[in-house]
Amino acid sequence: MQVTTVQTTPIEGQKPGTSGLRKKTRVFMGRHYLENFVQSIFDGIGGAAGKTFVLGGDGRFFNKRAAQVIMRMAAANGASRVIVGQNALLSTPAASHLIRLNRTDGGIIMSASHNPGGEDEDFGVKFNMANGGPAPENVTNAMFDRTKSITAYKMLEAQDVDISKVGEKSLGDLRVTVVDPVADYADLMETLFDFDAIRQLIAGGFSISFDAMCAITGPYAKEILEKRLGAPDGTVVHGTPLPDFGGMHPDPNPTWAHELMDRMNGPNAPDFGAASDGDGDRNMIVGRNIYVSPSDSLAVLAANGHLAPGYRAGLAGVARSMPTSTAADRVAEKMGMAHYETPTGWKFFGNLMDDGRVTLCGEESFGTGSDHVREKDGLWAVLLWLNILAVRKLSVAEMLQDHWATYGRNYYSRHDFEAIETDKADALMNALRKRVETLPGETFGDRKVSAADDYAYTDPVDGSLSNHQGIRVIFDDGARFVIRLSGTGTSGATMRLYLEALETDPARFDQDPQDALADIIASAHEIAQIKTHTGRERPDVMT
Ligand code: G16
Repeated sequence: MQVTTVQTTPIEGQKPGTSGLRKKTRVFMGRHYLENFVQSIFDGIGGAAGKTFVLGGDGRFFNKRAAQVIMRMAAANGASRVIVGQNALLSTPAASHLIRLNRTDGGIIMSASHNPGGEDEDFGVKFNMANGGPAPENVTNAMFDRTKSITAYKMLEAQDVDISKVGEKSLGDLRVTVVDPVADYADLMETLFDFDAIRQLIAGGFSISFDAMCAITGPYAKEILEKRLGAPDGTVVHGTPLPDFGGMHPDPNPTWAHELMDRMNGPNAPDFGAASDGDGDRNMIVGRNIYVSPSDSLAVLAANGHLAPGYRAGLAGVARSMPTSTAADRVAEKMGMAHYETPTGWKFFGNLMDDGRVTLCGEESFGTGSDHVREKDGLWAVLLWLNILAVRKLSVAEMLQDHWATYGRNYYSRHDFEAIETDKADALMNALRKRVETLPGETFGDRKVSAADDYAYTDPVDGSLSNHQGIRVIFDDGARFVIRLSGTGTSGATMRLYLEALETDPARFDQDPQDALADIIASAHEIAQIKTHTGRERPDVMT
């Protein structure tokens, strides 16, 4: 088989965002687009020669085609082996696990995560390092630099490899190992959790509804919840991954997982509900008539994680992204655990986990995970919740009440303003950046601003500095809001407004978060001049 060197020219805008490169599928399908980026990945990591990579994706439109292209390019660039999920499927956490399990040099994951899929929707490619975690900024910057100077890429002239069956194949000199996407991951879960206890809980009548949203977690959830844990057939709904996710927007939040929310708030609701996203790294937890905010979920897991066998020795520490509520910090302080705050993006947790500083990490964006892999992990979070409920013998609502009674309730919400024209969003951020310099000391309603800044993070392990990670405004009672632009959107700019206020009076634990946060919301709109800059008064999505 022949290797050809294809001449190309740089394509603008191939800068990886919060989690890899995400674009419209048709853009990725355009001439040289995928190839330029994949060659830049290989060049950015110092070449592919002799290396082993994991490859898989969430099954969205173009997933299989892209996998064949990537394998031919890996072969042409001298890689020695690719471990690919059967039919090019792998959830993000399962890919992270396979990278670690097989001690590979990294992996390429094809996904645009929670963004919709299809020919007219989104596609994405990201590279994970040998530790199983997303490439850090110095590596993604090297890839981006390469996209700006690329003149050629290498391609093996060959037919498609049949990856529809598990087994060993070859592509030129490249060894291609096709693996069951689910088995190793499911085995890992059995080592972390008390499957007997969860099985008993379920056998005792505890009912679960897991919405896989026609995305990648369907086969994983069916294997683990229905087969290994004995939950009845039908526990997993929308369990078959489809190229367009059946038209669903596989983002597990109350807005997009509304079918699950209706079920959990309706008559005969199950005891426990959960949903996951396109590539299986996000989770939403819901109880009967009660929604668990991701920030609260992280705090509950921090307080109770040691009840699962994999974490019996205790958690080394907990980390959260800056916009995530400080509820987990309160747990860590009370339990004498280390806690860290990082910028948005799972990649920032990797160093802390590799260095043994934290066991548990979480984000407001429906991501929770531990050092069992180096990605957030949707099903893992579901299983840890089930393990904890099996031990504590409480309902989800009782768990939350118990938690708030001990630690107080951090009311929390995120408001998303989507598809804003980029120059308007930039103008808002620039004006706000100037405004925060003089904000401390000013009063809004009953609250005085005690601090305001443009968040910068110095990694405590490698000393690297990340600037401009979001504007935060903190009030004298600890309430705060944060504004930043999303790094995962594909049309215009998405502005995220994060809001938080602590309530310690148990008589006030049952408010609607939007009511509890009304004053902070008003202050944020006034300070950031959201309507003046964007013309928007109301967010598109509230979580
Ligand atoms: C990615 C990152 C997360 C981040 C989320 C939202 O998640 O891995 O760390 O919190 O995007 O980022 P942004 O606010 O910049 O849109 P995923 O699930 O999309 O890979």
